[in-house]
Amino acid sequence: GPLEEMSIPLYFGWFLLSSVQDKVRCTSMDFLKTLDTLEAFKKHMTDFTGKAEKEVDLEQYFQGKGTLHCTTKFCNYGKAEGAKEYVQNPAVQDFYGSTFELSLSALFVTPRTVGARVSLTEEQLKLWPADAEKEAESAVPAAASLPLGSRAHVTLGCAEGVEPVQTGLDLLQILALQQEGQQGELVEEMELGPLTYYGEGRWLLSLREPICAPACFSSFYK
Ligand code: ACK
Repeated sequence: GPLEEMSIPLYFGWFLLSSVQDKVRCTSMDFLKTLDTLEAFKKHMTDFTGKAEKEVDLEQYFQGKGTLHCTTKFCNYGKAEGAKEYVQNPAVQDFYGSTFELSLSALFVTPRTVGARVSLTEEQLKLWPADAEKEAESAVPAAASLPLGSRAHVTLGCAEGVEPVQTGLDLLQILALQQEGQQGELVEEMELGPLTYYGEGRWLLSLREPICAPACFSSFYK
């Protein structure tokens, strides 16, 4: 009945503790600031602006989307497919309220979103829905053939009019290109690691030292 549906949250996920949220936001802002100044980025600026000659301020271009988290399951209060099954997963019940250490292994930017890739451990994958990647198939056809957990990310910002669900799709698209054997164009070694361009405004900074982010497994209701 409706009451049962009310108790299922909008989504489950790992919520970054506030100290590390600040650190991740700063790292992301610094990255955007630096990317904006690179000649290689300016060369591909039309990916973002649509027209030549126009400058883009990446720090203004993206808007933050509230508390930093890594979604495990979007439940939509029970209306999303597999939501009820997810809630009943013993791992979800056992780990609810526990703190984990997420590994943020890369930052990526597209004309739509900016995010951090999360590399999940075996234990963390117990909280990952088996069909999370497959569900993205209509947007990213190769998604279903990517390893479990490929979609795991933290949304750091979205362009105007873009919904945060896009961040995971943008990540899957980059990983699908890699899987197809597209190595991208290594643009330069930045302080944080190598920066690669995958065309169509897609940039990936692999972090030489992943950011360790303590995060609480919990849920969000609006
Ligand atoms: O940035 P995110 O991972 O993308 O966190 C938000 C969160 O749920 C609340 O909106 C994510 N989200 C929204 N719709 C979906 C969906 N259909 N599948 C997976 N994640 C979703 C969004």
